[in-house]
Amino acid sequence: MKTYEGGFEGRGLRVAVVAARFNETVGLRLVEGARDCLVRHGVSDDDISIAWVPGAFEIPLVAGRMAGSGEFDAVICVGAVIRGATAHFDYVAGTAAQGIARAAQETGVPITFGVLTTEDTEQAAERSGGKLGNKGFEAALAALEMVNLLGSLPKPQL
Ligand code: INI
Repeated sequence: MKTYEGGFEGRGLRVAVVAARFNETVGLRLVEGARDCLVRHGVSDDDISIAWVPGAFEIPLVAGRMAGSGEFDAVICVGAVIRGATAHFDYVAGTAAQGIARAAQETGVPITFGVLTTEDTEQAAERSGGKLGNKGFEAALAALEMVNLLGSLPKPQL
């Protein structure tokens, strides 16, 4: 049986982070988590770019632009949608998740989901460098794995 699995090698990769400024304190921690993961795995700090968007709703458009530019091997999306803070939680969170998935499928570039969707600010803090880790770090790790996995898979026929 042949098995395909991606490793976590980051040397030589160019990576974009798309971050939502809404709930900025959390966003900054997620960005730092993503950056920490990338640098630990060999990505040069010079090869990491960041684009800030107003809120998670705007992430898909910019993630798609970065992914489609040909300048990045992967895109990591981070942000925090907190239910207690909004009456339209489901619209913002759902649009972000679906749009990010669609952008990845349309471009063929790994775009990972480090957008927290939590009930309150405490849950967001726990997941952005608190006792439950850092989802930005995890999303960066998933991006590295996907780049390496896609690189090892059979190439699509043109
Ligand atoms: N954007 C977020 O990223 N998180 C939130 O919790 C949030 N709340 O609470 O509303 C939020 N709203 C802004 C939204 O993403 C858009 O920026 C805004 O609707 C303009 O299009």
